[in-house]
Order: sequence, then structure tokens, then C-alpha cells
Amino acid sequence: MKALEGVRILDMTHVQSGPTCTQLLAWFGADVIKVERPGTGDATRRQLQDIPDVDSLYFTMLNHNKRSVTLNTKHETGRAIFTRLIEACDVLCENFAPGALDRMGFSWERIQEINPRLIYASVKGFGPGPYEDCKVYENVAQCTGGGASTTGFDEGPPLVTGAQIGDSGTGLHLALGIVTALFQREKTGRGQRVECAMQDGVLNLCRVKLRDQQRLAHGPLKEYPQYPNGTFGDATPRSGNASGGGQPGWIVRCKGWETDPNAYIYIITQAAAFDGLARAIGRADWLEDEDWSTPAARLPKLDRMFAEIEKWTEKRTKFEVMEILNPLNVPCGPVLSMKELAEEPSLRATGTVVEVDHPERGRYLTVGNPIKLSASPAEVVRSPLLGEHTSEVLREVLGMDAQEVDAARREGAV
Ligand code: CAO
Repeated sequence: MKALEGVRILDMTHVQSGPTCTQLLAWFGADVIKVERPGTGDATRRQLQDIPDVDSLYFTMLNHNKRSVTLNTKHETGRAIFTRLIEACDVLCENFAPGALDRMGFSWERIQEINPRLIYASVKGFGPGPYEDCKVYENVAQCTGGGASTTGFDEGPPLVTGAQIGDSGTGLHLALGIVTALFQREKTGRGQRVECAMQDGVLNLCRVKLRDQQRLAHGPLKEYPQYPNGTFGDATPRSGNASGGGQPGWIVRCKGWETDPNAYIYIITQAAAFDGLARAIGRADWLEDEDWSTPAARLPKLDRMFAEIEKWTEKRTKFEVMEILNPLNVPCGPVLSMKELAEEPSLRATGTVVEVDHPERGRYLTVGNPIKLSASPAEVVRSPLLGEHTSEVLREVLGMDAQEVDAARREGAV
């Protein structure tokens, strides 16, 4: 049995944020019915295509374990079918531009009339306020949620990160909101509205930077590279590779850095493991020297400390450094390239990286479910072709017969 078996999701999501959410719910066993516009479908099917006329990896990697139905929700018959799907589902999930579902004739009030048990979940760029009508993509959310202003180096411009914290991050937030609302519905019998703004999701993930904003009022942020010689303004600055926690950390070069852009390792000089680290790099003298022996003494010269550590790491590969420092309990991690992650056997063994077969593109690699439930294992099933399950869903879920489905098809509603 799967954890969400019996839960049916009417999936009106597209691009990345919403599909991330419904893909997770599908991995937990929900029946996710993706409704797409006839003819075109989710725009990502045709974006960043690597093989002509074949669903892109952008689409396939975000829409596993779902069924696809094509339905024109602006067509009268299409709207009637959509209404019946709302009656038959537990959750409606969407991430259209603000107001799109209302413009189709499905306001929250109308949805509650059709099915008071339905949970109506949405991702939008912003919550209520001056920007509520704006369309938003990933990097806009990273900029407006505090990610970009706090990422990068002090002397450089704001930077966005490779991790899709605006899209996939907000999808994760929404998934939690949906299962929480399902849990509450068990007790009340009623659905509710679940809303996640991408700005809010990014800010939530940047929580420690708002912490630092308030700490600034009480003096410089001593773990930041700007301390002690640089200047602090009135807002949380970019912290380079400094650790966001109370234990100093930095990225240092390893053997081969001159030609390999990922020959680096992150090292955290946690106080409890500092003795071992100092001895390993040949600086046991630090332990006897009051200028170096305490965390407070080291704080004003973290740059010099990491430069010394780097003299040692530069002579070893990032994996050799891991092998030496791990037994000493020094928290550290090599900078892994996507190539290395794709080939990593342990990630294959746990199903975090999996190969999937697709009828049109053949085998491809994807990220499986990163959340492991012992009693509800996730099996990754390829993404659906556009409209692959239209007849199946209309018959099985709505009880329509073959003539009704054909008629809707002739009308252009499906
Ligand atoms: N039948 C008929 N019409 C359909 C349909 C269907 N099955 N599915 C979608 N449509 C219509 C919508 O109703 C909408 O029409 P109106 O503009 O007349 O209301 C239209 O298709 C386009 O929807 P959209 O405005 O959401 O799409 P877009 O490509 O212009 O914008 C995006 C995309 C992502 C910017 C916007 O949807 C958005 O801001 N979403 C919220 C934030 C979000 O999730 N962003 C993350 C995106 S991933 O980086």
C-alpha cells in the first residue's frame, strides 16, 4: 500500500513549481490526473528540447507517475467535464498566473459549491499586496525572496543559485500544505484553500539571513568575510562561502583545481573537531598558541586560517581530503559536479538517481523521490504522453461511455 492511495489530485499545474508538488504526491501513491490544454499541453513539453518533437527532459523529469488528460476548460463541454472532475477529486492543484482559474469560471466560492471536501491548492509568485497580479518565474522569486541579495561575494553583483528554491522549494511547501489539509479534512470533513507564494517560500528558506539582518543592529557579523577589515551596510550582505551557522566554513582548493572547476571541498572548522584538523594539516602549533587555540581568537582571521588549510588540501584530491578528515569528525564535503552525481553508485542504490524508460526518448536519468518512507516506497514511472489517459480517465473516473468521449473529442473539448 502507498501512503496516499485513494487520494485523487486534479493537477492543473505547469512548468516547475506546481509539477514538483504533484509529482511528490504521486510518488506517495496519489492518483494525479494532469489536465492539459489540447494540442499544446504543459509548455515545458516543448522547452529546452534535446531531441526534436519528443517531450523534453524538463517535462519528463517533473511529471513522473501522473496521468495526462487533455481538456479545454474554456469550452462549454470542457467546463462541464472539469466540473465533474472537481466533484470526483480530493485536491485541485494549480499554479497559473493570478486569476486564471477565476477567469475559467472556477472561483474558490464556486469550487466549494461543487465539492466542499475539495482542497484547492495554489502557487503564486506573491501573496496579497502590491505585486499580487505579477507573473513569476524561479529567478524572480530568488530575487524577491532574499536569496539573490545574500548570495555571491561582497564585491560582486547579487547571484541566483542553481538549486531551484523558488520553484521546487515552493512546490515542496505546497505539498506539505496539501497533506496537512487532507489530515484536517479527516476530522472536519471539509476542504480548504492552501496558498504558497514563491516569495514567501524563498524567504522561509532564507530564514537565517533575516536572523542576520537583526544581528547587524548589535555589531558586525563576525563569521562573515567582511569582518574584521571590511564594512557592513544596513542590510545583510553577501557572505561568499561563509557558513550560515555558528561554525566557520569555507570552500578551499584541492589537487587539480587549475583545470577541474570542481576540485574543491567545503570544510567546517567546528570547534569540537579543531584539534584533529590542526594536527592533520601540520599546524599542531595552533593548539598551543593563544592567538589560534580558541574559536574567538580565530574569528578575526578566518581568511588566514582557511589559507593555511588550503595549503594542505591543494596537495590532495577532494576525495583524499574526505578520507582523512571524516574519521577526525571534521564536517566537510567535496564539491560534486552533476556528472559525478549522475554516476554516483550510492545514489543509484537508494533510488535518488534512477534510470527511466520512455517510449519516445528511450532511457534517461532522473532524480527519484528524495523522501524515503519505509512503508510506502516510491517507484518512478515515466511521465505521460500528452492526453495519453484522456479516454481512460473520462471513462473510469467520470463513468462516461465511449460515445460521450467521442462526442467531446469531436467538439474539441478534449
Ligand atoms: N484549457 C484552456 N485554457 C487553459 C488550459 C486548459 N486546459 N490550461 C491553461 N489555460 C489558459 C489559462 O486559463 C490562461 O488563460 P487566461 O490568461 O486567459 O486566464 C492561459 O492558459 C495561460 O496561463 P498562464 O498565464 O498561467 O501561463 P503563462 O505561460 O502566461 O505564465 C507563469 C506562466 C508561470 C509565469 C504563470 O503561470 C505564473 O505566474 N504562475 C504562478 C507562479 C508560478 O508558479 N511560477 C512558477 C513557474 S516555474 O518557473
